[in-house]
Amino acid sequence: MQIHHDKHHGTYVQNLNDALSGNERLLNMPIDELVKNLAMVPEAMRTKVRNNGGGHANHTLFWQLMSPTKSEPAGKLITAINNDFGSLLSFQEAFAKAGLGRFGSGWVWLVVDPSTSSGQKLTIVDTPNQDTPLMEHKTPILGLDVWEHAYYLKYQNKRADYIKAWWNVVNWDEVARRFSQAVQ
Ligand code: MN3
Repeated sequence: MQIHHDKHHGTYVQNLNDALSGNERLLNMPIDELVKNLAMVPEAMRTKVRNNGGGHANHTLFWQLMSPTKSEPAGKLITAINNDFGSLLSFQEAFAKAGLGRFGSGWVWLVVDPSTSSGQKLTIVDTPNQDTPLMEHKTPILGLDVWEHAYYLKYQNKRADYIKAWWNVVNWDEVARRFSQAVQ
């Protein structure tokens, strides 16, 4: 995780700053706003901003979603998970399946999808590369990096073991906080 944070995430930040160099307006945008508004980015640098800006946004969220303190989903969040997936276990199985099914590099997410009838439904989506659900105007409240760089040092090719172990460090209080914010 330390290498992942310092080297991989650090490189996305460096590359994003390089890409936006001289463009004060884009440099000053909050990262989530930048990736939601890629159409504003000049075409010549858009792919670089998409990849590295997405990398920065995704990892910034990822670190906040983990904690050494064990927690459980509670309150309105667990009610929503039970309503939308049947149970916590069913949700975790579907999330792991999406994470295993993501071919190559990418992420798996729990999102609040405003396009659903209630505007608050929880769904699981996966994205390629460093794309984020924010680009589709969905709000990620939980996300797991399934790039090989995220797990290869400890789990080698065993992505399923990495996903299973990751549940032990999910910071459910932070997920609940993000859920409340997304549905208010
Ligand atoms: Mn990563």
